This record gives sequence, structure tokens and C-alpha cells, in this order.
Amino acid sequence: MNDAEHWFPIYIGLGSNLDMPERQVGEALDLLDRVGGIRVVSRSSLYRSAPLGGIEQPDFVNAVAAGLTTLEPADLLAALQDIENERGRKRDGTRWGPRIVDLDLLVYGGRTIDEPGLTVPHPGIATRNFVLLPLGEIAPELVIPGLGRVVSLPVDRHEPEISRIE
Ligand code: A4P
Ligand code: MG
Repeated sequence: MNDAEHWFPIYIGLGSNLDMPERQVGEALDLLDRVGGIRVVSRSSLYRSAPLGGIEQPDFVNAVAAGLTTLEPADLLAALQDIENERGRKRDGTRWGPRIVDLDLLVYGGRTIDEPGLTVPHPGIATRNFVLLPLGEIAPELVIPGLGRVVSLPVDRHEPEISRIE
């Protein structure tokens, strides 16, 4: 390994509501850990969550993983999308529609990125209990650029309806 490589801390949000969602999230995490330049360090519990966004669709299973990467953010996003595609995700253009698996880059080190295809920190973090609850489980003291400590962020525990899968 190159001594000059820097491993940046990253947080990834995962969601699935098709084809055995619990398994999809677990397998996506295994694939993520096998990508060169990405290591999954810890994983939250799985959470069952009613769909956000007003589209009639099955409940989601959500989780958050903490990891390390040597990849630049754009290359990391491409790796996440490769996993979505490898798992057979079809994009029919419906935003917020059902999906086999969705991997969102929530946080990349202390960076703020605002580019056409990539916004970091992910803009949904503060308003999504299916991100805040699992993130709070594995990284309560994480400081999110522009938002502050995870534990300091208010969480609506009912909208959407959410429960931890035991
Ligand atoms: N993109 C920009 N920034 C990022 C980032 N930080 N991470 C762009 C990932 N992608 C990012 O994503 C659309 C575009 O976002 C990509 O081309 C990428 O360049 P997509 O995955 O193709 O489409 P999408 O997921 O349908 O859209 P979006 O806006 O990402 O939706 P969300 O925010 O992922 O919401 N309800 C529950 N309970 N649980 C869920 O997980 N998820 C959604 C989808 C809706 N309702 C849900 C859940
Ligand atoms: Mg997405």
C-alpha cells in the first residue's frame, strides 16, 4: 500500500424496498466493503420505515454504514452507483420511487461539495429519521459540516413511521 494514501471517513445511507430489502441492504454493504479503496468500518442496525415522499410503495429497510476511503468523492459516488446497478436497480425516472437498493453518500470527511451530480453532506440528512436514527447509533458525536453534531439534531420519531428491526 502507498504510504501517502489518505483514508477519509465517510458515511453511507442505504435503503431498499424491493426483493427482500433486509438482504439487499446486507449484500450492498458486503459489496461496498469489497471495492478497492473502500472499507466498511461499522454498520447500524436495520430500520423499517414507511415510505417518505407520497408515492404508494412498500416500506423501506434503511441503515447507515461508516467507512474509510481513498477514493475522491466523484469516484466514490460512481462506486455506489455501480453497486446499485450491479444489484439490478432500474431507473425509470420516478424520483423517490421503489428501488432494489439506493446508496447515498451522506458525509465525506469535513467536506462540503455542491456540484451538479453531487451534494455533500447529503441534503436529506437533517429531515430524515431513517438517516438520523441509524447515524446516531454509530456516530452520535460526528460533526456534519453545516449541521453540527448528530446528537444535537432533532429527530421526528414518527414521520415517517420507523422502528428498529431486532
Ligand atoms: N446525488 C447528488 N448528491 C448525492 C449524494 N450525496 N449521494 C445525485 C448520492 N447521490 C447523490 O439519485 C439521483 C441523483 O442524486 C444521482 O444521479 C446523483 O448524482 P438516484 O439515486 O438516482 O435517484 P433517487 O434516489 O430516486 O433520488 P434521490 O433524490 O436521491 O432520492 P432519495 O433522497 O435517495 O430518496 N423513504 C424511506 N422510508 N426510506 C428511504 O430510503 N428513499 C427515497 C429516495 C424516498 N423515500 C424513502 C427512502
Ligand atoms: Mg439516491
